Parts: sequence; C-alpha cells; structure tokens
Amino acid sequence: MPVVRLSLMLVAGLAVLVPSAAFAQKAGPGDPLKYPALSMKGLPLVFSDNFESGAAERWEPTDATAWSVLNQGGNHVLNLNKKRSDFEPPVRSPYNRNLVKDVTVSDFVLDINLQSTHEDYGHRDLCMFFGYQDDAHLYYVHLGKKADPHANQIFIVNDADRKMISLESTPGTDWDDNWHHARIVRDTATGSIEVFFDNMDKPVMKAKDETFTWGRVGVGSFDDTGSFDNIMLFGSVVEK
Ligand SMILES: [Ca+2]
Repeated sequence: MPVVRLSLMLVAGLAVLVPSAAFAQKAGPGDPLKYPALSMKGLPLVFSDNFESGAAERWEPTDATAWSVLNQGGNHVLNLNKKRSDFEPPVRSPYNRNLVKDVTVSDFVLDINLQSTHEDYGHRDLCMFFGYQDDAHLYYVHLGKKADPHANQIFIVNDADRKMISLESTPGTDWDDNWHHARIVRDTATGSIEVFFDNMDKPVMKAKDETFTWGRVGVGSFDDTGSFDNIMLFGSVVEK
C-alpha cells in the first residue's frame, strides 16, 4: 500500500507541477518541453511555456502591443517586435519587459531559448529578468554583443539607475540570427547568480548579491527585438 500511496502522490504532484496546457500541443523535434525534466538542481519545475497554444496568457508584458506569439515555420514563439516599447522605466533600465504571471521564486533555475532579431551593432541585446519585485526593484541579465559597464553584465535596479554587479563576464555575447540557449542559476543562501549561454557547463557571467531574495522572472531587452521559446522555471515558490 505504501507504494500505491506514493505513486498516487507522485501523480498528483506532477499534475500540479506540469500544467497540461503547456504540453498539450504538439512539440517540435528536440523540444525539451515534450519530455521535460521535472526538476533541476533539486528544484521542481514550477512553470513552463513553449507557446504552442498560440497565445501567451500566462505572461504580463509592460506593453502588450510590443509582444505577440509568432508561428515560425510551425513552431510558436514569443516575439518582441518593438525596439522600444511604450513603457517608461522609473529609473534607467530596460524598456521591454514581459513577466511570468503569478509565480514568485527564491532559488531558481530559469532556462530559455532565445533569438536576437535585430541587426548587428555593439549593444545588440536581449535580457532576462529575475528577483523582480516591482518596476524599480529587480535584477536583470543583459546579453549584449560587446561588453562594457552597461552591456553584457548582470545588473541590479534598486530604486536607482541600473548598476552592474557582475564579478565576471565575457567580451560579449556573439549574437547571430540563430537560436541560442540561456540559463540563470540563483542561490539566495550564498547570493550566487550564474548565467550560462549555449555552454551549460561553464558560466559566462557571475555575481554575488543578496539584496533581493525573491521575485518574479521574465524576458525582454533593453532596446532591441527578439524571440523567446521553451521557457522552463525550476524553483522554490514563495507566496507573495
Ligand atoms: Ca514553441
């Protein structure tokens, strides 16, 4: 009987962790959401979206007209179509933001496929948001073509213009027109923030900061266009 009970608990647990809508639609070859890992680094899957529903109902953009779900050769993706959306940040920080609704996490792993669709230039960028408490209190990763103190770094926005907190980064994120794979790993106990890009074995950026130990996550850019897909959030959910 204990085995049966355990199985039932497991099934019930999976039903909660894996909303059926996220996986009900057809997944493309190699789509990690077709057979998703149910945990990563000991954290359960708490949100995922591959946009095969054709809509982004579980997302909250700061400007809805800047975002849509596109059919890209049979695969649906979340697309940011404005270089600068109709959102004025309260302090100097990214203009384009789209947050996952109703999920707040402390420790997490955020796994994303992303594609820059902007012509090449030094600050060609896409961003990932986390620890997002409100529009003026958040962290973000800026994946920029060429690194400088305002590009290709990890930043904190704490009721003031964004401030670089990365301790390590690379000379730049070598954007082309292809899809790439990015991941953020956050450990609030140590303050560790690690960012991975394509190579999931070695981080491209590192930071250590304990200012915000919880928040929402999201995607966007400082001021460029791009697409996002296969978003998976593993984490410790915090009730807020
Ligand atoms: Ca998709």
